[in-house]
Amino acid sequence: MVRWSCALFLLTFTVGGFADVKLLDSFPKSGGSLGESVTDLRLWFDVEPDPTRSKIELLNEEARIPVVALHTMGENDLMGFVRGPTPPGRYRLLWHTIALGDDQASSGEIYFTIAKTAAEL
Ligand SMILES: [Cu+2]
Repeated sequence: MVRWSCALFLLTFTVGGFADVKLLDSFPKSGGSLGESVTDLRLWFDVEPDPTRSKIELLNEEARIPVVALHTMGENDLMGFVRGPTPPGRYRLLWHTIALGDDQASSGEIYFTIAKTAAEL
């Protein structure tokens, strides 16, 4: 019974948090289409994210492409480098972050497309 109320309390606390980090902009843009492969990703938020407690995942269909060396460029942003080829296709980017000095985790996802380049047609 005690364990159950703790779980409930935790759940309420997590859902009822007010420190949601909001994504303001991104590269690639959400819903956007690029004409070339991607070597770096950037996300801009309404507050300063903590890169050490953040994660960016990149998926091309079911294939996971490593995103490494997460850091901030000092513009309330997260930047990471794509370690792998990004062939034409549909991509899904999942982000998880925590604002600096906070404990409230936020996450979201964006979708973008990489189109075939003239050389590949
Ligand atoms: Cu950078």
